[in-house]
Amino acid sequence: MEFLSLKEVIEKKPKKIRVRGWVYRIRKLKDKIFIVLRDSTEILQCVVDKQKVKEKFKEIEEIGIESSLIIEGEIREEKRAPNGLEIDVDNIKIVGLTKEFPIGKFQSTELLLDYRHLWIRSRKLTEIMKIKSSLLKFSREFFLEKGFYEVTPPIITGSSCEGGATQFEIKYFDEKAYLSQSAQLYLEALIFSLEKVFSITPSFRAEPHRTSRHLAEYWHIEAEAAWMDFKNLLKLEEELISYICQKIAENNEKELKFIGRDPEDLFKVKPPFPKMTYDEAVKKLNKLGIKIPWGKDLRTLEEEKLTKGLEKPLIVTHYPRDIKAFYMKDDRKNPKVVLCNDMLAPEGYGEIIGGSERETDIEILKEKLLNAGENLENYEWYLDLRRYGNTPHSGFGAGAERILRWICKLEHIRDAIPFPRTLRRKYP
Ligand code: NSS
Repeated sequence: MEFLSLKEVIEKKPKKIRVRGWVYRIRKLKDKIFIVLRDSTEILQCVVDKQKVKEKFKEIEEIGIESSLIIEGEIREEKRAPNGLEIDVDNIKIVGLTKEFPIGKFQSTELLLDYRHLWIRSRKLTEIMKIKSSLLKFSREFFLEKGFYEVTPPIITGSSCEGGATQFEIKYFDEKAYLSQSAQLYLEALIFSLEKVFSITPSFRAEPHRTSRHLAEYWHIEAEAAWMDFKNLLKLEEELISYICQKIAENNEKELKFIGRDPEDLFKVKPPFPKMTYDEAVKKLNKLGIKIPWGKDLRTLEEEKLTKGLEKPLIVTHYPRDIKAFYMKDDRKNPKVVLCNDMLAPEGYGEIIGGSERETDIEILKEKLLNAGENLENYEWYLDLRRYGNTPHSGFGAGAERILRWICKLEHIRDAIPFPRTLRRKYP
């Protein structure tokens, strides 16, 4: 007999079935054992009757949660069981016996992180990872449908995109090198042939913060396009986030409901998103009683105030040039600010996208790099992009785990990635 997934069993309800999976819950009575079996698709209750399995019953009594099993039996309607069906077990094969699973019902966060390799089997994390799989799939789909090429930039690099302070240094043969913070500079090089490119890669940040929104390693969805101006950049960002939300609401209803997120809220995330300049944000904050001097970057607290009660992300534009990266284009109408934006998720989930039109003036680029203490030699290749066929262009980067954290309303970003790398943790 062929193996069916538990979902197929529920949908097709064949009389005789053969399934495999892991013990999710187990309840042992004198002459009956109730096993809730799980596989990647569903859960189903199975009943083992002592009279039916006879001397094997003793062996089955040894089973603990997370044992892996093959079960053959018959399907029957049972209102009290999860999913309204129950399997009467004819035959059971214990594939991998677990007597006692190291994770019990009430455990500390630290223990769950030590046992992350086992804890990722939990239903909540499983549902989140299914939504993440959709997030990556629909991001790709979005760009490919718009005619972008997916490219594969390097992870090992000699130049810094987001400032030296947060780079992970590695030994590269006899030299120093760094783990990539962003593919951006390489995507910029690729627009001169492919025009519209995107990549989905790990990015690394040695940020010494213990916050609920920083990972040392995260997945970066980045796009860059020739001829795209600032206005069209913002449009592309809105469209991407909206596309992801609509598609996940449509395709992951079950998972969203399990983790307590109403898909209807995601359907509402449609362009246009609210927008304000940094100037306006500072004025608004000061009105709300949060004193922030012009020129200071917005912190978590300020972002929370600005996005409170919003249904859609907020786009803040035109930040002061002095607090932003060297590659952002000076606003020719007001050189104190740059043509950049942060997209802030509602309700204080924080920045999910950073983007900008790119500076095309080689002299301004050199000045900013020198001011940032960079060695121009490391950027000669990048400056060449301005020397040969210089073209206006824009791009952005979105943190997959930041978006997922907001979509799933997770307290901490670490649950948006199976094996989080944070300030104090690289195990397991
Ligand atoms: O630093 S960013 O704001 N911008 C860049 O890296 C650009 N070079 C991207 C580009 O234009 N191609 O990071 C972009 C996004 C940011 O909005 C967050 O969503 C995410 O990357 N991000 C992070 N996610 C998780 N953990 C950390 N530490 C982190 N840092 C940034």
